[in-house]
Amino acid sequence: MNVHEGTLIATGLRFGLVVARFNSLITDQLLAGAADTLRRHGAADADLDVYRCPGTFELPALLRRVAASGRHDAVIALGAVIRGGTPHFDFVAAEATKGVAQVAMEAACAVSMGILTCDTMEQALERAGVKAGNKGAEAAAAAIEQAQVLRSLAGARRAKGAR
Ligand code: INI
Repeated sequence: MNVHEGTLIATGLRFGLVVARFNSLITDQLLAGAADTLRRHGAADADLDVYRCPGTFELPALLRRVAASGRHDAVIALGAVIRGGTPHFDFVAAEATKGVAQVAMEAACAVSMGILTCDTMEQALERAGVKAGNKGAEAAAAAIEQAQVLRSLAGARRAKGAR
């Protein structure tokens, strides 16, 4: 049986972190959690590029451009959509998640999603490092693993072509 899976070693990998400014109280914590995880797994600070966009709605468009730049092994989308009294939440959350999924299907690099969709600010805080982990950290770990499994596929292709 040949099992192919990515390691959690980030040494030598480059990451693009795309962060929404809206709800920055939360998204700054997601960014801190993601950067901490990448560094703890061996990424160099100089290999982390942070790009900011106005809100989560704008995330997929910037993420797509960052992924297409070819500068990174993985790109990570970080945003927080918090329900208010209007249906705006549903539109922003749906478009952002669809958009990130579309980028993931088209990109040559790994794409991971650390977008919180919560009913309340309290729930969002809980998922941004207070009580229920940090969604940015989770997204960073997923980005490392996916980048490594994609890398092993690319390596296998090169090895086959060389024979
Ligand atoms: N953007 C967010 O990132 N989170 C939200 O909760 C949010 N809500 O609820 O309004 C939000 N709206 C702004 C949106 O992402 C765009 O920036 C805006 O519509 C301009 O295109």
